[in-house]
Amino acid sequence: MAKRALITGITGQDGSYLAELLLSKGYEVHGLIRRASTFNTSRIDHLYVDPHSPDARLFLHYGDLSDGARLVTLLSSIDPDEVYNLAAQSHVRVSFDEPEHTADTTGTGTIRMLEAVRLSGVKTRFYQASSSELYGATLPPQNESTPFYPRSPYAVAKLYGFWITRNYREAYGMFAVNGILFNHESPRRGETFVTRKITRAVAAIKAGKQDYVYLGNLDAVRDWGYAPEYVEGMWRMMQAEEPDDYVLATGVGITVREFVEIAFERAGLDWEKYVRFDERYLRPTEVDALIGDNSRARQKLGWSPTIDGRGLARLMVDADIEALPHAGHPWIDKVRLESWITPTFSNAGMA
Ligand code: NAP
Ligand code: G4F
Repeated sequence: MAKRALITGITGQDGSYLAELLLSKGYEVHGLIRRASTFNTSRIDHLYVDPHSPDARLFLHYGDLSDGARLVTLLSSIDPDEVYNLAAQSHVRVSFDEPEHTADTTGTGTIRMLEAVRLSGVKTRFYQASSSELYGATLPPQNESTPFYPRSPYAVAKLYGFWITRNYREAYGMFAVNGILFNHESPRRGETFVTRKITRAVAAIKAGKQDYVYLGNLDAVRDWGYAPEYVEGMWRMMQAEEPDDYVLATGVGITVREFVEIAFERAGLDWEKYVRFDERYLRPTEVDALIGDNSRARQKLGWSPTIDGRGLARLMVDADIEALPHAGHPWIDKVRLESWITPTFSNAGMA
């Protein structure tokens, strides 16, 4: 019998790669999608097979992490062997603008999923998408024993998700695991995360379609890895004999500035001519440095990443240069979109 998996957040970067991986392993894959007025399935369109066809192994279901009753119904009817809870409001800076919404989806959404598993009575393994943002102000290198010090509404919501997942493991004997994933990127990365924002800008500047890119803090250090390798790590956590929590990271940290330099250099451009500062991209509390120690995942799961931040910068620039001619106007509109939206977390004028 083929295994059955449910993925929340299947339309996101990780959800799309995980769906591909599980389908390639013979799983029947179910995905939760939000109803939107426009299609939001562009990352998984290539996996589409008409659900009327006997070959169909990917099925999508409307739902939202804010709707607990719907999640119970879905869990009962799908009866999965594995649940991957990837859905979240996942943007750190946006979480300062929308703290309550972020708490509701990224934090409370996790307990809704766990309760849906418990109340539906299905016997499933459960993966929670935890984050290196939990470490926040704690100095690197960070591993599974490092104390947490979250620095944003997003990270605080993920802290709740982490502990409630561990609590359900201990209280109810659930096979529930936390993947504490450091930043991971790809050509499918959302356009307003810094790596993709930079690599898309490099492609557009090279093609003469954009003059500058506006960025915030270039001094932050991140341990960037390659998303397809990280979803493979998620799957390995779910195949382990015992449930546990694991860090996935490359162990290599570079600054945003170095990522910028490598990305522009890849296209033969001098970054200092094109990069400008805009304070709207700063955060009220920044996470200065994240560099992970992946020893446990290496030893217990046999997981080892091969691409670090430097390799990613080149890979993503190449992909965006390749994609640009096919992108048309929406490419430029999306580049500008982020700067139409004014962050409202500033406390200027407050006593
Ligand atoms: P992403 O591209 O932003 O995808 C987020 C997904 O969640 C999308 O499918 C989105 O749907 C869905 N979603 C958002 N709110 C929802 C709601 N209320 N109900 C149902 N679905 C909802 O994120 P990602 O980079 O793939 O990351 C996957 C998960 O890992 C997230 O939980 C993220 O916080 C966590 N994480 C990511 C990283 C990283 O570096 N990528 C590192 C550590 C942890 P739409 O497509 O409709 O917006
Ligand atoms: O790409 P970022 O927005 O990612 P961030 O904040 O590290 O969060 C990502 O990784 C987390 C794992 O550690 C995930 F949990 C989370 O869901 C998300 O996927 O920003 C990276 C760094 C920050 O220090 C930021 O201040 O880049 C800096 N930065 C500088 N200029 C910018 C910009 N970030 C963005 N998004 N846009 C800028 O213009």
